[in-house]
Amino acid sequence: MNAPQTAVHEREQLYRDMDPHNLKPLWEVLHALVPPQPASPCVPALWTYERVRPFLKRAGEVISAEEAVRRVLILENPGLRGQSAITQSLYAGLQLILPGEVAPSHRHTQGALRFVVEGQGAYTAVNGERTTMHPGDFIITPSWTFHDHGNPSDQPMVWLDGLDIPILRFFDAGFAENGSARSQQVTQAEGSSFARFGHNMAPVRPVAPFGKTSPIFSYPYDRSREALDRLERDAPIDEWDGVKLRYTNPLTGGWPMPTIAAFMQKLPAGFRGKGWRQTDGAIYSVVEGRAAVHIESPAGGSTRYEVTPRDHFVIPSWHAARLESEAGCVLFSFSDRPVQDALGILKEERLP
Ligand code: GTQ
Repeated sequence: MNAPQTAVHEREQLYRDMDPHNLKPLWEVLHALVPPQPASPCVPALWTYERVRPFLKRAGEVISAEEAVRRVLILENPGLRGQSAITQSLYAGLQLILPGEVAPSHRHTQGALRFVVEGQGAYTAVNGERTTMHPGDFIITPSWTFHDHGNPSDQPMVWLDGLDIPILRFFDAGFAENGSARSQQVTQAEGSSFARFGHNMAPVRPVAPFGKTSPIFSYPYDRSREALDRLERDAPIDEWDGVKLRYTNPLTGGWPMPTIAAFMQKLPAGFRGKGWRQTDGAIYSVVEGRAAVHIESPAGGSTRYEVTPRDHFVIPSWHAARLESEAGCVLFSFSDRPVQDALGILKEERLP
C-alpha cells in the first residue's frame, strides 16, 4: 500500500524534524527489528590451515609473543568485518607461541577456551596451576583468572582461542588487568584440578573454585577420543550428529563455561548425515580425518566445504547444515548455547 505523495512528504518532514531529538519512526524498521526468522549478517566461512599457516609463520617473524601480549590471528567473519568476531556473539583466533616464548600474565572477565591445533609441550597456567597442552585438548581459562602461556618445548605451538568477547562487549561488562609478574607463580601441582574433579569424583565439601565455570582446566583429547570410539563401536549412531558429546562442568553436569558450550563428535567412515539448523552459530575445528560440510543460507544460496585437520569453519545461526564423511572425521566445535539456553531462546530443528 503506497501512501499519497503529500503524506510521504509530511512523513519525511517529520523524520527530519525529530531526528535531532533522537527520535526515530519504528514503522520504517519494524520488519528488520523483529524478523520472521534469524537473518544473521554472519556468513559461512572456512579458514584452511594451509592458507592460515604461512601468515602465522610471518606473524612469528614480525612480533614476539611478549610484545604482542597475545600473538593471535583473529578469524574474522567476512560478514562482520571490523568487529573481531566470528559470529555475532563469539570471537575466535589462532594463537602462536614459539619455543622459549612467554605470553605474559593477565586476567579479564571475558572467558576463554583453547583448543590445541599444532605442537605440544607448551603450557597454559591458570590460578597457579600449569597444564601442558596436547593436540585435541580442550582447555578453559575461566573469567577473571590470571593466565599466562609459555612454550618450553622445541616446536611452535598453535591453538584455537574461543572467547565471549562480543557478549561482554554487548553487556558492557568487560574488565581487564595485567599480572604483577610476567609468569604467575606455580602454587599447585600440575594435574591436581583434574585429580579433584576429572574422575567422576569431587572434593567432599562443596567448592566451585571458578564460580559458574568448570573447575577442570583441561579435558584431555585421549579421554574424549576414547569415549567417542567406544560409542561408535557399541552404540547407535545419531543420524544427524554421528557420535557427539558435550563437555560438562563436573560439579553441575551443565555447560563447561557460562557463555560457551563445547562439543566433540566423530563421524563414522561412510557417514551421510541429515540436515539440521539451530539458533546458536557454531565454530568448528577439524581434528582428524576428512569431511564435507553443506551449509544453506536462510536467504538462499549454499556452500560446500571439504575439510581436513586443523581447518576451521563457521556455521551461522539458522543455516541448515549437514555433514558427510567417507574416511571418518573427528570435529571439535563451540557455540553460545549456554546463553541462549539460559534466556529461553535456543531453538533447533532436525530436518528429515
Ligand atoms: O589468551 O588471554 O585470542 O586475552 C584474545 C584475547 C587470547 C588470551 C585471545 C585474549 C587472549
